[in-house]
Amino acid sequence: MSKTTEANKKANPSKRSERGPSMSGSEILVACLEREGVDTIFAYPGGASMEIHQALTRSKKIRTVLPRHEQGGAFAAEGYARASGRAGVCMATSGPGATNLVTGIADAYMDSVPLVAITGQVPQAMIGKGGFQETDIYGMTLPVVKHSYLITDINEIPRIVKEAFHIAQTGRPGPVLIDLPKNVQQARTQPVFPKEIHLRGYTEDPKASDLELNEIIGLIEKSERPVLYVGGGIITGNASDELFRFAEATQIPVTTTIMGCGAFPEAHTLSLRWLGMHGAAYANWAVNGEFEQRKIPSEPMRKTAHGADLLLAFGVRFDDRVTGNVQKFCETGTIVHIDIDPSEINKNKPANLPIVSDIKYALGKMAAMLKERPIGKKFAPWHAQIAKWKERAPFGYRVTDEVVKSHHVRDHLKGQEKEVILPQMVIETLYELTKGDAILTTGVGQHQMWAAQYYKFKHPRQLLTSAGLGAMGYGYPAALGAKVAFPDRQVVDIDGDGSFLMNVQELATAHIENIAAKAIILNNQHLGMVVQWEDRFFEGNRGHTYLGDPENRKQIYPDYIMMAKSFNVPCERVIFRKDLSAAMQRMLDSKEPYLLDVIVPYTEHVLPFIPAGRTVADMIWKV
Ligand SMILES: Cc1ncc(C[n+]2csc(CCOP(=O)(O)OP(=O)(O)O)c2C)c(N)n1
Ligand SMILES: [Mg+2]
Repeated sequence: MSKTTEANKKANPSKRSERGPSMSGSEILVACLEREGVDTIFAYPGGASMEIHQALTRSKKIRTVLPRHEQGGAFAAEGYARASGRAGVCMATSGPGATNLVTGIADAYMDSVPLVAITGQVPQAMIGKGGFQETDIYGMTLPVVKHSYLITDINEIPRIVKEAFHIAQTGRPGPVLIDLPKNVQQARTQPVFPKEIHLRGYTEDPKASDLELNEIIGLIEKSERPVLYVGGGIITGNASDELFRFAEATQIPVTTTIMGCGAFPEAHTLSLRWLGMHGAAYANWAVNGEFEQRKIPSEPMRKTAHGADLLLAFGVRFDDRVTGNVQKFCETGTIVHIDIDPSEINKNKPANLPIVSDIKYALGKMAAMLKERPIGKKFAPWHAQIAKWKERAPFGYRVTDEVVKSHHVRDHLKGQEKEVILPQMVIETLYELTKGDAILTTGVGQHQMWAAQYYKFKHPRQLLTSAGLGAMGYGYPAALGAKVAFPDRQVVDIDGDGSFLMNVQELATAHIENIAAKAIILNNQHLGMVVQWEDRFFEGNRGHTYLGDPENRKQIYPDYIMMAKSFNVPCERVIFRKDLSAAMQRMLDSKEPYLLDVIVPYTEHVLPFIPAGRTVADMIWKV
């Protein structure tokens, strides 16, 4: 230790490490979690982690929620983290318990969610011997963690836990795994709790230089058609206020990724909503230009209106669901890319001006610079063009002949075609009844896209969705996590029948733990998103995408009312439009968990639609 550090420590005793009484490894772990401010852990026990559960029973600060499947626990911890910004914590035993966490860990990695996943491990002496319930979870998760630890020395527990939370929550957040062998849990020592940690080579908040930020302002001044393309980085970087000030000061229109929904208020005139495969047509045109619609991709692309000449890509990663054919994405625009993670720069799309920086700092500084030296331009012709696009192609739907004549109407509505509930209507109704203030989670599929299209998000952390990994089964457990973090807010899972069924067991967690998260199933009896691709690319040939009972298509299968009843969770089925609003209000008013099973046709397609790997010239958008 250097003399100065020594002197600092003497001058500032609060930074000194603290020695505790003699404790077991498990007790030390729990004490460390308490010191990190953890108030909830989603944990499922087993032989290799029960010692830690024993210690948890003695904690006065930590609530242990028992999920009914480890995947549910991991997703719940993620829901907690996405809603609150604080690390979510989940725990499982070794072997199958640990492997059941992997999807959640991968999900947190893809969407940069702070997650600390703890696993019990077989005793050190048995590692590598193929002991009962031994898996190398450390090795197995290496490609999907921000960092991981296998603790082999009880004295290391306090430092490692402190580091794990620091790494998970700072810089570009992500999942950190801690694997703790049983013998280390059982050993005893007097722990030393560090107050500070030092991670060599770990820079959590790089800052753009004034020169770089001035260059961006210069580019804006030269531009005629700028667009802000912003993502989850704005939300994890707590930079929404700065973005708002910057957008208002420059009058640059804002489109977000799905991860960025709520980073900028979607009802604002500068909002272009979200872009990409199922994003707003006008957002895609604003970024890429407008083209005559091609029938086949070999036809030349004929441009009818220019798109952005300057793309400010902030806290985004040029995901393929956003860009389609990445070469053609914003082909003629100058691209400025700011990201906190250097590995994102030039990964998918080369940037003309790449900058590694904390986005809150960069946007805040630019907003301040613009106060001193405002931009002269107002971009009036550009705003006029965008207004025209918005008017021409808003998100929309209509009751088609196909629906009216479908099996659905025949089997479930029995001639009352006018009463058909389209899935989009359900989200619109929810938006109206909750006044746009609810926290939404989703499964993965068509319902997920409609939730993002028809609910206008006002704030960050309102849409919690498995975006990068696209993990079905995410919605309801994530809603439980969000509701634990914010018990006073309305948390609603918009789910698909396929996705909901994947973690249906979490209804038990909701009831037993009194977590009043609501769920709406847009029940189309199909894996709707795959059906949509079958319709578009495989002449509607069904490849195992029907979820109902083929022997009895008139019956809704499975019966969620009966299922929910067995969990003691109230559930209503809604088939007719006249019943929708009142039933939804009953669900919202309930102080308990509640399930709304809304029967919708499977014939709807999510539009707009840019087929994978294609361009804006291939966008199908006319309803
Ligand atoms: C765990 C998992 N398995 C498979 C898929 C592939 N997949 C994507 S969407 C989808 C259909 C989802 O069906 P449902 O939850 O009913 O939603 P819908 O599209 O009908 O609204 C499938 C199978 C996936 N994303 N995740
Ligand atoms: Mg479905």
